[in-house]
Amino acid sequence: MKMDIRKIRSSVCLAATAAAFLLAGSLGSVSTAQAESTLERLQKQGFARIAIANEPPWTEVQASGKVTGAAPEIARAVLKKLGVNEIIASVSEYGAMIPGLQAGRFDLVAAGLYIKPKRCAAIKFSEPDLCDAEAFMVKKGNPLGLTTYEGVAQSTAKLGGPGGGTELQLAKDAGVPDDRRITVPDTQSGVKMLQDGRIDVYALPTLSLNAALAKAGDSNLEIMSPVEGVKVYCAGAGFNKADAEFRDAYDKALLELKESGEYAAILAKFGFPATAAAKTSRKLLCEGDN
Ligand code: 6CS
Repeated sequence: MKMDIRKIRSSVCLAATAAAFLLAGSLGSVSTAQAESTLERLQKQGFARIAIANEPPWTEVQASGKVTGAAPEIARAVLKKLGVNEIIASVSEYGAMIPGLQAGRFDLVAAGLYIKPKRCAAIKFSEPDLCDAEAFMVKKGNPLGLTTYEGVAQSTAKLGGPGGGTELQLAKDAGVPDDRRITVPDTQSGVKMLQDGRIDVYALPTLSLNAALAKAGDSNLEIMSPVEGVKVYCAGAGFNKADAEFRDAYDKALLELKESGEYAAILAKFGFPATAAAKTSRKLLCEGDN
């Protein structure tokens, strides 16, 4: 049977077009069926699972079980604007927060996780919300004269800090050997370890150490702040890499919170400087030097 070549071409074309339509149609229905975004899921279920530390005034689980602190309170207010009314918090070590996000155990981190280039490569951050200078808690009179991480490296001092946190990393970078970098599980333990001489310096953000010292009420301890040569760090909420859309919606609502004055009121309640985060941006912090 002889067929006009133009007819063959056009029927091949038609078949290809029909197949393309069918494929697009089926993909379309698959993608609409699977298209529930993280934010839609949270809105539907009415809560978000957040990772926090227990490091007042950044994050705190009170004796009653109430979750508070500047970072979860900001997240709570932002999520409310997005139609997610509850947060369910899990206390986590800083070093476990990013793996937890990646494994889908948390929907976001609201723990004062500092925005740093290596972390930016692993997760998405909101724009910065909370900033603080780093500090050392030491025995009264700072007997070892510790004012820098390099000074800690050159001394015989043992330095305590939270697992996976910035302080132990700064100590490592400054050359403090493994056996003098001690992981501290929480602020109460850190103070106790310092009181008992198991560590010589407890490193954390200034506001965290101020709160820990106020709680301990121990006049034999003091705080050295800021640690010389260490920049002021700023934190943001952390998101799974796949949640760009959720992060963008969060940023938009965070901006509204900043503009309405609600953000400043939260910061004031927990003693954070009101304007520090406005002086920087996620972009600058993610492209920074550490
Ligand atoms: O993001 C961090 O690494 C640090 N953030 C806070 C609020 N406290 C200690 C921790 O090392």
